[in-house]
Amino acid sequence: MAIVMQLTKEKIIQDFKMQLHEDFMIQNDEATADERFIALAKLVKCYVMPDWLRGRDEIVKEQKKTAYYFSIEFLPGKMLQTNLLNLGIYDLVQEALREIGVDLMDLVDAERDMALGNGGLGRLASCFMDSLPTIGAPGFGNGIRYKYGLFKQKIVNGYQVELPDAWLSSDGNVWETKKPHSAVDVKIYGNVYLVPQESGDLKPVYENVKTLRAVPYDMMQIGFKNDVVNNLRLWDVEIPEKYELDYPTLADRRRIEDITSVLYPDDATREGQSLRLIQEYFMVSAGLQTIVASYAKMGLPMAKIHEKIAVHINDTHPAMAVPELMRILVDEYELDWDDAWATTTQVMSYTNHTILSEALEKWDAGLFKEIVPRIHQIVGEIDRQFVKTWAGKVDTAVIDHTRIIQNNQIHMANLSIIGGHSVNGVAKLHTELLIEDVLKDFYLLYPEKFNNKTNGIAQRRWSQIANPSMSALLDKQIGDGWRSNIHELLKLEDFLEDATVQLDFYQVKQANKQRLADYVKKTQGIDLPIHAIFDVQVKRLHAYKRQLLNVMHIIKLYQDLKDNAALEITPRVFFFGAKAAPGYHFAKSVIKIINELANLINNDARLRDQLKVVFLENYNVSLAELIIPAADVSEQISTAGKEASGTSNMKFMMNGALTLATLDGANIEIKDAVGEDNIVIFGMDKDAVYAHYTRHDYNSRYIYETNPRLKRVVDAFIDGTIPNTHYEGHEIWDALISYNDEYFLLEDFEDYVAKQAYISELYKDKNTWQSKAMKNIANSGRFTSDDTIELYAREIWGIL
Ligand code: GFP
Repeated sequence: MAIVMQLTKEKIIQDFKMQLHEDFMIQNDEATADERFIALAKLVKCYVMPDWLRGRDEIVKEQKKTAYYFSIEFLPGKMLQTNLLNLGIYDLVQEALREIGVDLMDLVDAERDMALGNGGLGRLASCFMDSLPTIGAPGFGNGIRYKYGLFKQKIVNGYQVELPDAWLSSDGNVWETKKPHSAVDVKIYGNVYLVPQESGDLKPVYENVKTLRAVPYDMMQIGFKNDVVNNLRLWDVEIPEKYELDYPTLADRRRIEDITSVLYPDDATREGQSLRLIQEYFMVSAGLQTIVASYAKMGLPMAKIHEKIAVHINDTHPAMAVPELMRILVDEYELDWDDAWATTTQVMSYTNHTILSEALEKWDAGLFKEIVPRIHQIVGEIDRQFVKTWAGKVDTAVIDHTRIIQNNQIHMANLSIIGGHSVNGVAKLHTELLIEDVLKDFYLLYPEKFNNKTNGIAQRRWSQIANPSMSALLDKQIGDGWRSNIHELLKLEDFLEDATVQLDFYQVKQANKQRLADYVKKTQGIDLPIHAIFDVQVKRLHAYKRQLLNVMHIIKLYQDLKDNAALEITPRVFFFGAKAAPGYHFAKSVIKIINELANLINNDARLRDQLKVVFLENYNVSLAELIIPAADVSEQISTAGKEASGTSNMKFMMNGALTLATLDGANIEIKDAVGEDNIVIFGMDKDAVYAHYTRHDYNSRYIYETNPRLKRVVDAFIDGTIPNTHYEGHEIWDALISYNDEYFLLEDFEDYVAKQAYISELYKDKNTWQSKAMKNIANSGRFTSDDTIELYAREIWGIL
């Protein structure tokens, strides 16, 4: 029986005060919000500890099959509210604190965002970490404990400036537990020779290797009100005492510390590339060594490890899990190659998250050999066996495209596919594209491996935590059953035409808009009219996501208003939140353009508050929790075929925003869920885009020259309309016209503008608008990550 079941307000108050004494030797009324947060978090950890330990022990005792989700990114954001909610003590703790004059929200504010990820990929991993214990599945995370999270974004003179995100306090992260007891050694560099043994087998002998100490930090992952606690294990690097002499200088030590310093070190140099490769191997080797050791404790044959262990390769970064497991099984447990291969491929599975070629990771074989020489040998053997297996059975061209080593490069996606039993895409269209296009040769070889798992979101965070007012209204309207069974949101269907309910939802939305407007006023000093449409695009800045198309529409509105001082439009506030990868020049130029355009528009009194543009600095999970509930319009406008799934689209719909979208990724499934009337679709679909690819007939300059209205918008980038953007404006103009507009913004522009105009009209009819918004909320339950992960658990990992 979980401790939390017996908690009372009095007990919490007593424990909380004790914790403050113990940690800081202070009374509650002296404590700062930071101190109170730490005390409360530690208390929560104490309450959960018995269940956490029990969960761990049961795996070995009951020989439970367990899945390990290997991911280079995790993006949990803050954990306090989620943990309290999942433990079922949110209200109790809030009341207890209130009784001693403490506002829980001040403690929530004191927590730092844990941003060990970039965007959707990492956030999805964290949603899965929330859902796995919730559905009672033994599924653990495995990643890296970066000292610095994704950079902190500052906007200076309109430019993005990246500052280090020192998220760890000097005492570490309050939610984690360091476990030196479970540390393991990881070997890199050196030479490896295969020396024949008496038995005739070859045994690797290592020379001049460098040994790293991998130390795990565990974080509890609490299931929703079910006493299940899983683990997220993040690895940090240390220099092993035994090998200290290998790192005599400070510079040597720093190089080692760098391994877990930052996510995605700049790979423009060979040194940066080495660091990335070491990170990947470090995480994979440390994780697998402990996993195999825990399996060994079960006393079962190594050749059957797949019966108890599943390892998931989330995107290609952990692809070395395949050769590393082979190494452990063959070199350390002395399995035959074939037996080891048979079990390894049953253990491994892989998710592809994008069809963009930049993400189909490849490594120079020379670098690979230098850093992980034994893994290099094993990959060479896997590749050789692969070619041997298929030679004569399929066209040589197919083998040439699918083998792991091509032109002295190691293809990590190929390794993940060949070395596993399952390959999945993250939305229906994306999986179709993998099968028909990007991975079609693999589909020919292994059709049985391919499957789709449409992404999902941790709905508790994106509704109950992020949007308490909407949650309270839902309780009133349909009862609170939806909080534990999200599919009960469908009950809202009964009220879509009820004007009183519509008004209630409208008021909740307005209150959330006010909350966001207050934040913008506080942080940027801009006054926002909350009767305006709040139109939001928040996501990584990337050309294919087409923030620029959104910008072009804003320019058009601006020009319209300037042309005609008397023009009345439905007022709009456009919000952007986006980080650009530090080396991604074009994306940074778009940020500069947005900021300068915002300055221009926000300071033009003649626009009479009909148009505002806000760039929200340092977009992260916590900011998303503030922004998404306040959105009227969700911009999901990627070039069709390019966005694998998207997940913010699901969060927005759950919070009653209308999606303005191309038929891309999960937008298509959202359309299927709510019906055509309750989503606004525009632009080319994937077939139209692909038709351009096959016909090679796209000509952006022709569109530009034949559409004066569009030409005027595009020219605004270079004619001085947007101040201080001479360089960036030309870069963008060139991308659109001189380089033929890779993402088809010009072709989609007119339809986008037309659908935006439709939205402006629609918004005037509050009842219809609210009814559509409610339709979206009602049907958002199908995008719960609880269901998505259940499919992974059953169909891929076999752990349920
Ligand atoms: C990537 C893809 C998205 C997808 C997520 C999770 O996210 O379409 O939804 O992975 O599968 F691009 P980003 O890193 O682009 O946000």
